Amino acid sequence: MLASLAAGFAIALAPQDPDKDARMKWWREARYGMFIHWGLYSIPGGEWNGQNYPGASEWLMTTAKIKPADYEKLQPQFNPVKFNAHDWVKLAKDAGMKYIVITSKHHDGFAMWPSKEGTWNIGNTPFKRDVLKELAEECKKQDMKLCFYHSIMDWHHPDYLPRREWDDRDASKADFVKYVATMKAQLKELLSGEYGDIGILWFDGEWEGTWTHERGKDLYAFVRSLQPNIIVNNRVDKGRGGMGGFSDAEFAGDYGTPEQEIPGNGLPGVDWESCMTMNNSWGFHKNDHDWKSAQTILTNLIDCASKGGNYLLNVGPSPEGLIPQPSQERLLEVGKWLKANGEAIYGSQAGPFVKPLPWGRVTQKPGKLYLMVFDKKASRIDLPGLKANIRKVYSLQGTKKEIIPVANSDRGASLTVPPSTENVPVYVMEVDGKVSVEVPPISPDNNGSLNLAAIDANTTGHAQYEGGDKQAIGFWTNAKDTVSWDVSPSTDGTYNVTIDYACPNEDAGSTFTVASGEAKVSGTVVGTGSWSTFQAVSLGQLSLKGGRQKLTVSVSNMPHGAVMNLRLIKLTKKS
Ligand code: FHN
Repeated sequence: MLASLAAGFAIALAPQDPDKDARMKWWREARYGMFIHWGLYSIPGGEWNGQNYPGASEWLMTTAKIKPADYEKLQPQFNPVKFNAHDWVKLAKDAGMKYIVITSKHHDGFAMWPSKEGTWNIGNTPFKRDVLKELAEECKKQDMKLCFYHSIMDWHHPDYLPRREWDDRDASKADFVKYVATMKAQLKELLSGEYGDIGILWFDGEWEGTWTHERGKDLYAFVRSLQPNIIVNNRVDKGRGGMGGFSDAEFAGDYGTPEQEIPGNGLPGVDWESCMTMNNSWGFHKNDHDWKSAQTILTNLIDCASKGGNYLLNVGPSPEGLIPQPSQERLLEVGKWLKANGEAIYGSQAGPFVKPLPWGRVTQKPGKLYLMVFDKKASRIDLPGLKANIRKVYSLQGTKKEIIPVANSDRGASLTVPPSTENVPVYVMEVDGKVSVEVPPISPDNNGSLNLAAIDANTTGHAQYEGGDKQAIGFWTNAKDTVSWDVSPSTDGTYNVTIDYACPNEDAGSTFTVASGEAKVSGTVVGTGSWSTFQAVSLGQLSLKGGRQKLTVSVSNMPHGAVMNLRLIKLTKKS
């Protein structure tokens, strides 16, 4: 599903947008950016009237059902005296980030610059200063791209519709057309040069009924008319398709925006950026200390790059104007790795392996593959199905560029690597000419059985391989997603089919079919107790013809949030 969308997405924009490659060049090379959610919501920091509201603190006006008149009491409190644009931009630089996307206006409608449109803006606070201007000047000095996040949805503006149900203001005179005009006037303030060239207009809040495909196309054109080289994400229009973030071809927007997740498979030729929080809130949350580890951040960044995508990692500055210390520590640790190994990330393309590899990830540049090894204990690195004329392999880190022994065969390549003290060691494989990956179909084992393991599966949509304690296909949250294997039984035969899976009792009940052509067997997911409690269940018999074919697991009904975690399908030959 993603592959077809991806192709459509890339093809549809090409005819109307001949300059897209030039416009996107810096962004495709950047691979890593800083997201900043900062506004009045940093003052309450996820608490209201003494109650804690976990999750996204920037949503407090909604989660705590705060009337605009009460929320407005935050404006005279906003005085982030410790804000220092130089420090923020330097942190992004030291983190190895190449662009900053900061909230010019979030859903609360509060403008983080002294807008001429009304008084609901930073100019009318004790702080008064134009933080976007100060950041723009610092970004120019430090060679950092400045980008703006701008919410279409606006819970404060009297002309925005729909109103929140607890908003008791008279809506009879609300005029959405006037709201759009105000939004455009504010965007014109941001894009008319006073803040310099803006790298990305990162729209959001496009999901409510008043925002339409027509308005999205119009807004995309409007923004591009003000700064023709600007990049606009796909949330300007109506095509995001939920958190998965990818649009069908006819929707406006230059790239897909998966949120809090990374696509399961590589998407060569598709522009996308996965945005994530570092804890569980985009805005500053005084009670959320659930920080992702630096290792998780690093492997997420590498995973995105290996699939041809960018990683936009969020910080939520405090009401004093400081980026939380735990965020800074993690950013700097990943920055150290990038300082030594950034060659494998910046300017790289999706690696040739569409499916994730158990030991790590691969990016590529012309003539080079970069093998990034997550498992420091790994002594052997297998590259199944790799077809390449390998010149040599050496370690990227350290000065000695240690040569690594490599075995190359028609089934792929294998490296023997030394134990590494480095965090995520990187090996460079220099190659001549074309590189491709042709993973052979799964053939019967010595007993004539076919073992279809999750790591060898092809998935569509969000379904993807999960390592760790699962070693299974997980994130199977869409009934349209399928899991399949390329198999090649040598002769016709009948098999006993068993499936090894896990599923919590409360999520059980999905029905599915395992099929190859007309041959099929079906099953119903019975609870096993948890997402990591696996059990093998018989599905009955399947008769297959000999020869290469695709065996697919498809879902006929998914009554709850996910299908199952699928670890193995075993076809034991009967006759
Ligand atoms: O509702 C917003 C949320 O507050 C945050 O800004 C994220 C960042 O991508 N976007 C929306 C949720 O998809």
